[in-house]
Amino acid sequence: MPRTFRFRACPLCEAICGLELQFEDDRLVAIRGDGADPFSHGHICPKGNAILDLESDPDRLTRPMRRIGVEWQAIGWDEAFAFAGERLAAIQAEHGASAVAAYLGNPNVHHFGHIAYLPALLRSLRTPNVFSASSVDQWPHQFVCALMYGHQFLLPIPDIDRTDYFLMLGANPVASNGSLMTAPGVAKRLKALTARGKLVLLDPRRTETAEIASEHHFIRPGSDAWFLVAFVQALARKGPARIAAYGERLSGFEAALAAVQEIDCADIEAQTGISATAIERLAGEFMAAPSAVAYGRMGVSTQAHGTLCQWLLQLANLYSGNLDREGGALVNESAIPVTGPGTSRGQRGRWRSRVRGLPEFAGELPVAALTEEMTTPGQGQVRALLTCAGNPVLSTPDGRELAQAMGKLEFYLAIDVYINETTRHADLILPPASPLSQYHYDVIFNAFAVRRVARLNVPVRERAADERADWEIINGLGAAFAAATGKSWQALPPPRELIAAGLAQGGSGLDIAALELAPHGLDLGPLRPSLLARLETASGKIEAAPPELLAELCSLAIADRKTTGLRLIGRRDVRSNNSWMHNAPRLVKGKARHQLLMHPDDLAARRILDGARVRVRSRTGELVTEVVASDEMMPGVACLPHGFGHGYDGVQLARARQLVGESYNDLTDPLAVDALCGNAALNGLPVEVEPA
Ligand SMILES: Nc1nc2c(c(=O)[nH]1)N[C@H]1C(S)=C(S)[C@@H](COP(=O)(O)OP(=O)(O)OC[C@H]3O[C@@H](n4cnc5c(=O)[nH]c(N)nc54)[C@H](O)[C@@H]3O)O[C@H]1N2
Ligand SMILES: Nc1nc2c(c(=O)[nH]1)N[C@H]1C(S)=C(S)[C@@H](COP(=O)(O)OP(=O)(O)OC[C@H]3O[C@@H](n4cnc5c(=O)[nH]c(N)nc54)[C@H](O)[C@@H]3O)O[C@H]1N2
Ligand code: SF4
Ligand SMILES: [Mo]
Repeated sequence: MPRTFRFRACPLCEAICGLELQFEDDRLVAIRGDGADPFSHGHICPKGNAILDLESDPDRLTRPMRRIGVEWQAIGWDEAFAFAGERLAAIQAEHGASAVAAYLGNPNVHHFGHIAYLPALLRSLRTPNVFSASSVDQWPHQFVCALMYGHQFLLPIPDIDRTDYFLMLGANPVASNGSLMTAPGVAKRLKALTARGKLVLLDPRRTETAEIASEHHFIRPGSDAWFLVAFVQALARKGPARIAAYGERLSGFEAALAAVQEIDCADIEAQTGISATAIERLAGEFMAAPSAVAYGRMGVSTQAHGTLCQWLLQLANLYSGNLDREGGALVNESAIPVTGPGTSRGQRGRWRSRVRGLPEFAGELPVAALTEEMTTPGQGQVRALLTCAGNPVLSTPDGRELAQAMGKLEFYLAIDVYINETTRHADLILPPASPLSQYHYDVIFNAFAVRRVARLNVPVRERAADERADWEIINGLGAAFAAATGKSWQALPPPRELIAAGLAQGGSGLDIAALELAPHGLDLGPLRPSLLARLETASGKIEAAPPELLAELCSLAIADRKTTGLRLIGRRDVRSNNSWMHNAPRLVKGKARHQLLMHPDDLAARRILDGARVRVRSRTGELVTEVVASDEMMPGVACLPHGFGHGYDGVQLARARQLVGESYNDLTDPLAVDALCGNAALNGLPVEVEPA
């Protein structure tokens, strides 16, 4: 049989590695890293290979599925669209636009046919109740960039390949493959960095990344804001701020610095676990390095002071002159622009959530408020839900409570490929065809990449006649909803046309023909300073001291500094992808990875044996699991991965269901949010552990 080789970027994580897909006729038979990809240079992780499992997964849906009681029935596409349009329209006609909510999950950013088409559908629904995985993840990054630089996506990325000194907090790129830093083969890049300079990592667990770092410090969960205050204060003792290059374009820097200086850091070691002497030395090294960058990810964003952390990180880069500088933190100039005219700058506070009054950001409300919007009666109560590529029952705070609430919805429509912990509640599931059968351009990840790269992904296999592409599904729903409400609907053109239009809007000079001639993608060179020229603040300047952040700093100063008691944090494994890839046999074979990790001293203090079953309790929930003694853990910190908990009735994931493991988010507290932007504080959760 003839073997053909086709190329495209992996659709599974932010690293967007180039893959070489080998077909026999139209059957995918093998996958390798694409050695000719100028960005990923042949890198592939176990998930890339697991595309073989995903493509042949018998549990993956291909036709619309309607649920009647506990039975699922395959129905036709036209019937499905009409049913969805009529139900959504009827519920809004009776209860108002707010009665329909939407939740968009992480894979939306990996599919052009989702991310470019959903906004039009959401606009037509006119609901204030739009939620996404961004508010259990990177909202603090976007929020701070919107305040300081005037656009949520003027988001500086570490110049990992050129920096001499990388101060990293709350990220584990060796397991996660990098995040808000699209850097395929990140371990190799970090090893090159430690050969020429230094990688310093602050994490409550000695992670896979800690193993290759030059230096690792344990830090008390949730205490990063205090560490960063002390760090910026220490920078100021090393010499004057190197801000000459920003000149007139920098506003409020003195005020920001003065506010930071006012915070009392006398007890810093007790609060953070890191000594004043160590902080002094790190600050000295940061200032002395030819180039340096401070970066914090999930671990520092999903905590009560996440937004403050992201601001203090920007201040550290500014103080040392590394913002918008080679080897420091730079904003990518992506070929399809995500900033500038016609893009969403990240406005905030235009409306508030009905029950708790949490403010809107970038057109969305914090997902920590979703369940209460469904369960609290009154005008505006959510009675119908649309999820697209999301599994909030396993991924958002107090998922068990959300699952209860979902059972009571009047209508639930899912655009998803599985019947899982969330979608088992759906009245209708619309499954898109495989991403391999569709045009795709990584709008978001190219914009957050550590080099300027561009790549068009063309379909590498045919889709069956009775399958629908994701963008066709969204267009179909839009048309059906419009028909049911008597409004008009302007269908968007196919992806290839939209991608071409996006390229034409950017300044790269590339067009779709050029990209079609480059099946391995194009490398346009390293990042370049561009932030100063692109600022979108009203003043046209970097706003170093936004009033909201100064106020938040004051509340930090008077916040409870005690971080005693056991705290829970999460972890990722290189073979995981949030909650949804446990059905891939290649990824779940081998030893179990669901266990709670705790320091041996913490176990001894509780008279718990290594391997025992333990009960973990939080303010809002509890679960029972096995514990493993591990000196990877900082004493006083327990660690549990998220994305497990496939035991719910009705989940149709044959392989995943065999996995032991409970859901971290049965413990998380919807009231624990970042005070400024409402992002969920998933990490640093107070818990108690006892023998089960
Ligand atoms: N405790 C804790 N909770 C966390 C985190 C944590 O670190 N700790 N991490 C958070 C983060 S960073 C994120 S991003 C969120 C993720 O939160 P979610 O996005 O809600 O969760 P996922 O597990 O990524 O779910 C992806 C869904 O997309 C479906 N899917 C897969 N491929 C496709 C496709 O091609 N099309 C469509 N339509 N559907 C598809 C899957 O079946 C699944 O239902 O979880 C957050 N939750
Ligand atoms: N294999 C795999 N890769 C993934 C994913 C996956 O599920 N599996 N998910 C993808 C997604 S959606 C995202 S957003 C990215 C996330 O990518 P990363 O941000 O790198 O995510 P994590 O691996 O969760 O790393 C967070 C680290 O923060 C630490 N931490 C927890 N609490 C604190 C704290 O209070 N302070 C400090 N300093 N550290 C803390 C944790 O121990 C952990 O090592 O990964 C993406 N890539
Ligand atoms: S690192 Fe990410 S993009 Fe690369 S192969 Fe693995 S899952 Fe795919
Ligand atoms: Mo994420």
